[in-house]
Amino acid sequence: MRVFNFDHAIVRRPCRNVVDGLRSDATAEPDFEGIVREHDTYVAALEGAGLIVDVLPPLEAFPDSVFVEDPALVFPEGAILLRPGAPTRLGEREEMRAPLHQRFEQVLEIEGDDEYADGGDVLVMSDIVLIGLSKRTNRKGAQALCEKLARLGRKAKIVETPKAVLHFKTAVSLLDEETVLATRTMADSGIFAGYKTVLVPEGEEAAANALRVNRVVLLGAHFPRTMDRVVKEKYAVAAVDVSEIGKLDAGLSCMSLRW
Ligand code: CIR
Repeated sequence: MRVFNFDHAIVRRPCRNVVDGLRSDATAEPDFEGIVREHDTYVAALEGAGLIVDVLPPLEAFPDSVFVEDPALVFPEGAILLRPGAPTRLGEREEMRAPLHQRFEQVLEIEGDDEYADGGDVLVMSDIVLIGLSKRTNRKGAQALCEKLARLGRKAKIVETPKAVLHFKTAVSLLDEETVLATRTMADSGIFAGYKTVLVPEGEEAAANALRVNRVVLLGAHFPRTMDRVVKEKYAVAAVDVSEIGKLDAGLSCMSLRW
């Protein structure tokens, strides 16, 4: 099953408060204008890869709402509304409900008060969906998600996210059906034994959150050594600047939902 062939995406414009979003490095001050510029470039890159991109309006009440990947999961056959694990982000789920119902016939929901799952912890592979347990995704949330995925005909497996990594996909992304781009720690976890692995060089760990869309791999422009490696493997690469948004612990997958 081709898991990187898409024709649609949803994104949300960054709100002014985006600079107050959650971040692990309090010393790196993100710049609003820079984030807006990067977001525009990101949308253009998705369009350049062949997608029709729907842009949702900004939500000032939710600084991190530009990261639409976390409150939902979408497939051609239906969508799943998640429960983001950060308290400041849980309300983003309600804001995603109407946009999903407008676009998908089937919208399933994780509902339990003690169930948490972020889309950033979900890696959709051709034969299985991997759900990483993390500070944002707990076991109950992951189990509830497995059950919803089964209803959409998808097999899922719960795995561990390496410690000190925000989301499972912070450390790994798909280059094609058989190949992942991963940090050394993720590669050493054994989760991807049986897959070909392209390693991100030491010092460029954040580059592991790349995004394969149709023929092209979107990759952070400020990771030249990773770029070299991926190009050498004969992938078509589009360099997208995410250095400002990166200060909020974001990469290439988190700013869109794709199907
Ligand atoms: C957060 O900490 O939730 C945001 N500042 C960054 C979310 C990035 N999301 C993702 O990688 N899926």
